Parts: sequence; C-alpha cells; structure tokens
Amino acid sequence: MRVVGGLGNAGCNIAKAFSKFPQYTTYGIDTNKEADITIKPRRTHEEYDHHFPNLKRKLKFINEEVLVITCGPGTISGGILRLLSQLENNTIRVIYVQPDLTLLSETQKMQEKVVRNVLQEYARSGILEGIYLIDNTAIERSIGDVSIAAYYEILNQAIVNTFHMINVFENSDPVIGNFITPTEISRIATVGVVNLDNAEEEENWFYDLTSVRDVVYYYGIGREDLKNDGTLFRKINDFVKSKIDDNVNISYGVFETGYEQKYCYCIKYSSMVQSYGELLDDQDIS
Ligand SMILES: Nc1nc2c(ncn2[C@@H]2O[C@H](COP(=O)(O)OP(=O)(O)OP(=O)(O)O)[C@@H](O)[C@H]2O)c(=O)[nH]1
Ligand SMILES: [Mg+2]
Repeated sequence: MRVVGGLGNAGCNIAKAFSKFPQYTTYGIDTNKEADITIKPRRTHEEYDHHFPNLKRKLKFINEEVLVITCGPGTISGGILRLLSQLENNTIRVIYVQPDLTLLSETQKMQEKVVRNVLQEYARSGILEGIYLIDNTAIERSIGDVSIAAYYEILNQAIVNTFHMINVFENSDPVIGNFITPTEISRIATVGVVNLDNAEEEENWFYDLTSVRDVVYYYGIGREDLKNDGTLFRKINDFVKSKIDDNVNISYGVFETGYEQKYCYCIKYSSMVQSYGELLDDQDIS
C-alpha cells in the first residue's frame, strides 16, 4: 500500500494521518481548498457520479498498491466508482468507513447503503483486491473513552496505526508462524487489535464481520522478549489454539520489532457481502 487516497472529509483526514509514515504518498480529494485535489461541489450523490472530474493528470501513477478511503453517507462518495475507474491500472484496496448509522438522515442512510454494497460487490468480483470495513462505533468501543475535541483524530490514529503495522508485517518474514493459504480468496475483511496487557487477551475488532473464513494474528514482539520471555510462545500458542473452530482457518505470525511493548494486530476475511442487519438481498445468497 504505497499510495493512499481519501475521498471526502473522513477519507482526507485518514489519508493525511497516513502521511506521518514515510512509506506512503497521500492524496486527499475534497471540495474545500485545503484538499490536495479540490473538486467542484455537487448537490447529490448522482451528480458526483455523473460529473466526477478526470483526475488522471494528478493521479499519474500505475502498477502501484493503492489504498482508497471513503465514508458512505457523504454526498461526495457518489464519485467513488469514477475515482476507482481512474485508478484501474493499479492494485486497489478500499477502506470503507461506516459511521454511526443511527445518526444519519434518510438520504445519508441510502447513500451509505449503496456505497457499502457496491464496493463489496466490486471486491467480490475482483475489481478490487479487497475491501476493509471499519465501523466508527466499534473503533470507539475498542479505544474506550474518547474526548469530543479529539474524537476523529483519535479514531483516525487507531485506524492508520493498525493498517500500517499489518502492512509492515505482511511484508516481513515472521520469526515463527503458520500462515495458512486460504482455499478460496475472501476479499471482504476487517482489522482489529488484541489487548495483551490483561491476563485474558481481549480482541477488539473494528467491524462486526460475519461468515468469517480466515483470521490472521500478527504479533509484534521486541527483541529482548523474543530472547528472554520463556512463557511467551506458550501463551501465543494457547491463545491461537483457543480460536480454532471447524469453519475458520486461524493463522499467526510472530515478528520482531524495535519496540519494547508487545503488539497484536489481527485481520479477518469473509467472502460474503456484509449487510449489517438489513434483510437479505439476492446478492447475499450464494
Ligand atoms: N473515522 C472518521 N470518520 C469521520 C471523520 N470525519 C467525518 N467522519 C464520519 O464520516 C461521515 C461522513 O461525513 P464526511 O466525511 O464529512 O462527508 P464527506 O465525505 O465530506 O461528504 P459530503 O457530504 O459531500 O461533505 C460522518 O457521518 C462522520 O461520522 C474522520 O475524520 N474520521
Ligand atoms: Mg464534505
């Protein structure tokens, strides 16, 4: 994931938060002047879809790993498919931010549902390499109390730190691990963090994903602990084994980090469109 593009306010804020890491080139696309790429405001979702500007001159890269971030209820998210089509010669993954649905207007609810479903279908059909669903309310629960002033900033930091560390681990060799190659590609995913501080490990997922097929745990452990902590391997093994279930493949990897603190990030995959409490449509029955 070398290029990160955000569409709309939430997308731009999260893309910008990625820029603290030197590995990413980020682009925020929005209607305000402060955005990296400013586009003309439109009144409706449909107008953004029909009149989305050609940004190919600004987004000139090809064959890159691109991560696109957007939040469904926003009117500007109506342009997401046009934006994706302009990035077609890249490997594209999307982070879809689902906000608190109870606080949305009817129009926003409809827009949110359309964008969430279409993006998941794009992932299922392979146009997208994958989609990561994240739910603001779930992230908030995983963090605990969040002050109002710094609310989105704290959420966004949790999001980018988690994706960045998983990205780093996915591109490193584990010290030890059992990565299982999934039998079928599941392109709908979410991420989470395991709290290792408590006696009982606590998993905090950023989305309540259903029909899960594969779960991967990435442990980041400091060099000293890797050398000296004799109980660690058993603890990790016990935890991973406790997750085994007939329907789910469980993999893990232990990676060396330069930090003293231990980390565990996780990712889980499903091949089913997540309908979030809506009645099943045809697309959900496969
Ligand atoms: N995680 C996260 N969510 C945000 C952030 N900012 C806004 N949101 C959520 O995103 C939803 C969509 O709001 P915006 O991102 O402001 O909308 P937009 O994409 O700019 O779309 P417009 O309606 O065209 O302005 C809101 O319901 C907020 O809950 C952010 O920085 N981080
Ligand atoms: Mg906006």
